[in-house]
Amino acid sequence: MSTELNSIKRVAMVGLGYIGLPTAALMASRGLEVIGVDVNQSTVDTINAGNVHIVEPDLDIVVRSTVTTGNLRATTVMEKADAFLVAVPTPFKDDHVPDLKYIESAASMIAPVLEKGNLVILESTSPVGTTEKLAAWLADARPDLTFPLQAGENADIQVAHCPERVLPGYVLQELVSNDRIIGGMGQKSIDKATELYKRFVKGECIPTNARTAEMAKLTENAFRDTNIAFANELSLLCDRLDIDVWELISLANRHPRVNILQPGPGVGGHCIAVDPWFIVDSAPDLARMVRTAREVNDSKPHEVVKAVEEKAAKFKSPTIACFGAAFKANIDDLRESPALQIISDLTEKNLGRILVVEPNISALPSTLSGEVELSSVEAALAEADIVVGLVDHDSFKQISAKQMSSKIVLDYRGMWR
Ligand code: SAJ
Repeated sequence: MSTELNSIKRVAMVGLGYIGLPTAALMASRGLEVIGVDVNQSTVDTINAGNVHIVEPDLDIVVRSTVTTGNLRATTVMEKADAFLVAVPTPFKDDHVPDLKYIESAASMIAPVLEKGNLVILESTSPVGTTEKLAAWLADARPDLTFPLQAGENADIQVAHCPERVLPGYVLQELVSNDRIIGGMGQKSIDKATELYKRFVKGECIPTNARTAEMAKLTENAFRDTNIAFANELSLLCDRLDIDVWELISLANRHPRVNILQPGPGVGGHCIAVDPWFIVDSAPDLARMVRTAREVNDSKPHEVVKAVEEKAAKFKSPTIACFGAAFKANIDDLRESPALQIISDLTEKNLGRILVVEPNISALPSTLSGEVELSSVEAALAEADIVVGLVDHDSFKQISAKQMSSKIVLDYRGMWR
């Protein structure tokens, strides 16, 4: 493999999930030779057949065309490359302690094939100091090569953190248009990483060091979490004070320097509900507001369940229709979904029959038990006594107030006002 700048031709993407696959496909569409590496054989087979295992607008088109041209190929076995990108999950363990095992295992896959001149980029959202840890794991496995911590600019291997910041549902668009933070362990890694991202990023590539890049990504998501927590707290206050929270926020947002986000049934996904805990873990004594925001947002699903229970108590055995199970609008992703948590809690309480309307899935997760069925909008509207709005999918917004006039409606997304 070549060691000079402007020399990245072959890229290995480790992790072919919601971020890794779109990024790999986009790089392949720009003429790079991309090897996608994933531990899941069925993911690899799906991609090599030109198909996708996740729902993301236009991703199927880009994957099919780049697999057809041969620029994108998936495998379970690591191969040599000029640059290695790591886009694996960074969940937390019990007590909200970050779990870096997937990054560690990516390091153990990459280390044996590393060659002088290679670049390793961590894209996964990570606690401060993780890029240095990744470099240290690689250095431990390859004492024959030098790394930035020991050799600085002259290291054989360059390491950087370039956090992904794309919004599910807009991934292909935002991968190109968003600015990209390039957090290098030294200037040479910044230059090499910038060279790579310039192949597909139209936004600005902004240089910084790896630790600042790690904290910047966590800060963005903690900022959003805190803002939503404020909106969620307002929604509880408004319930007690008999005020429409949606009207309140839209009025306050008329002020030129106020921009409050929307309340909901809780904050889900694997980013905003997770990343702020990495900040808390790094300095628990200082991160008081970040922790409180997490606690406020995590408590919201319980408030929803309590409210549904109160309404259900008015019936002998009500039919409760939950509109939405995904973690947010217009996606199929049920992971870390407050809506799903609410549905699960409701079924466990045996309040009555539960109907779930989720147009983006074809079967309910097997974790749900009890009297619960996947339903169409029409059937749910015909049969429900209580309607609970949990996700503001576009198709739900078309339902008119008239269609629900005979029902008790609890709308946690402000879509049927
Ligand atoms: N939510 C609200 N009210 C709002 C906005 C969102 O309750 O006003 C809820 C959503 O329903 C969902 C959760 O918050 O349950 C998170 O959704 P989201 O759209 O805020 O964010 P994610 O998790 O899909 O993506 C975020 C994005 N970060 C920011 O906007 C700062 C994205 O740019 C990141 O790349 C992504 O996290 C990530 O991977 O970290």
